Amino acid sequence: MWVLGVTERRVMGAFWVLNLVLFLVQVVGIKGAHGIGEHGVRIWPMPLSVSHSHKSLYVGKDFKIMSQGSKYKDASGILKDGFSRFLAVVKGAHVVDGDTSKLDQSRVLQGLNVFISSTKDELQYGIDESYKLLVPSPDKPTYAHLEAQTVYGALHGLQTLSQLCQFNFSSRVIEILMTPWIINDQPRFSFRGLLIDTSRHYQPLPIIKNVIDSMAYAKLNVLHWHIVDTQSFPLEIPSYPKLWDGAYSTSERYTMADAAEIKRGINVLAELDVPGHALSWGKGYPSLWPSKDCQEPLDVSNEFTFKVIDGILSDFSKVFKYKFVHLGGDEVNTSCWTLTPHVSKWLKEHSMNESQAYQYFVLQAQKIALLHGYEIVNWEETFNNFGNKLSPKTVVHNWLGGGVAQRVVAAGLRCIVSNQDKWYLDHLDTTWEQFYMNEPLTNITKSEQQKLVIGGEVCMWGETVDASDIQQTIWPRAAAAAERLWTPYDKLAKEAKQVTGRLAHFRCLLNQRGIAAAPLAADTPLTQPG
Ligand code: CP6
Repeated sequence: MWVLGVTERRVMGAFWVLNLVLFLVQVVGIKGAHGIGEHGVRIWPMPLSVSHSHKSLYVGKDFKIMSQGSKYKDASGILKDGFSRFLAVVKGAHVVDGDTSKLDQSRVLQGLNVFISSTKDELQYGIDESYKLLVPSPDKPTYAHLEAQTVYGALHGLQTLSQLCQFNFSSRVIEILMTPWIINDQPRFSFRGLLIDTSRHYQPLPIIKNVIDSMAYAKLNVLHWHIVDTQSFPLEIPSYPKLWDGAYSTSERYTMADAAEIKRGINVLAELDVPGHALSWGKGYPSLWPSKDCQEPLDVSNEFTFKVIDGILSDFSKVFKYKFVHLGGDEVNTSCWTLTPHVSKWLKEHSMNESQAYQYFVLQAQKIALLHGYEIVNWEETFNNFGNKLSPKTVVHNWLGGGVAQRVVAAGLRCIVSNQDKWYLDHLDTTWEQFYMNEPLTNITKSEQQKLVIGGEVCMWGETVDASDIQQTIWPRAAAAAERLWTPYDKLAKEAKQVTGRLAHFRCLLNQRGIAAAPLAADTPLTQPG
């Protein structure tokens, strides 16, 4: 049992007293913070609602977490691990004992009470991610309160609390300024993604884990893993073990056990990009290539192609539990299909031209994914070419721009936005301000259509980044998009420059936490927190 401390009754009593105190403080009038961070609120991304006053508290040396009264039992240790990460991040690397025993005890926060109402701990699309965080003023009882529907909402609350804590170098303890805090928070969009591409450059496992940690700091919740492409096939597929012959080298590979590590604590949207972008599959199984001279797209005329897709998706379904799988479908150049005699013959026998065969391929892959229990994400070319044929369980992933999101939702399908002019991290000349100002609901006004935009994603394509520079290419620009996806529209800054100081502070926090986030602009001096 990881629950520590006082009895349930006292905790609940303390809880109501605290709420009353906070309510009175609120009525008497404490500052309400606005989205752009007036009154020194430096939380990133900005929560739905924040109010605070002006007193400070110390964080006790034995700051503990309790969850008496919660239905949630934390059998898998998700909250416990989250709390350990919270403590590590808040203490930072300072070699001090943080002894609070000689301080005024009424100003020492002893711990955090967490109340989680759902007993389930499945991480999935659309789960409740809301939380309420109350940090009392320097008075008894000196416990902070965190309430959430799910443990994942509680983890977001811990991230917010960690941003309220700072190390005080005169008292040598951690403190929380501007108490009491009352924070009510929930995301604007359920899908807040980051794409990484392990085909163009292999990214070692510790780097991917570091990326996942950094995503949690910004409350991004989906790692879109573009695993395979033309250049390499780095993942083990037990059903077809020669597929990873297409890896760059025998050491630049992921086992299925590695894949299970990657998905820990974050939704993973695994991508199998077909029928283009798949040349590397043929290294192990050359019959997937139409011919030696035509190595992509995959051979549409060969039954074996679809057997392999079925095997891969079967193996995926054992480890990637997110309800969506990404089936690509972008940038398909079919011209060598008709130039390959046996494929050309097959097309004639089936009365298909190349573009009909492209449609046939995408729809076959969709059927296989549906049989494995997945809903599907496809790049927008599939919608642009045959949108009315796509499964209603398709989410269309925008990247080309040109207002496709409007057409997708008007057609009743769901959409994720990643417009290449706005949210492609490999476009080094796109500024953080442009990332911040990209609004997913541009020109979508009907509320039933707005609901179909499930979120957005920033894309770190791998051609130009490896382990040496992936993090500073992702951050801070991904953080700008993360606020756009998290914070309610009316709380977002109308101009990016209004949030410069707060974002600069967040990027310093990332640096302190071991994330190599770049300065906001290469030609401005580095900003120090404080
Ligand atoms: N790889 C795959 C890519 C891209 C796409 N798909 C891409 C295209 C244009 C730009 C950046 C990336 N590298 N599989 C398009 C979705 Cl500018």
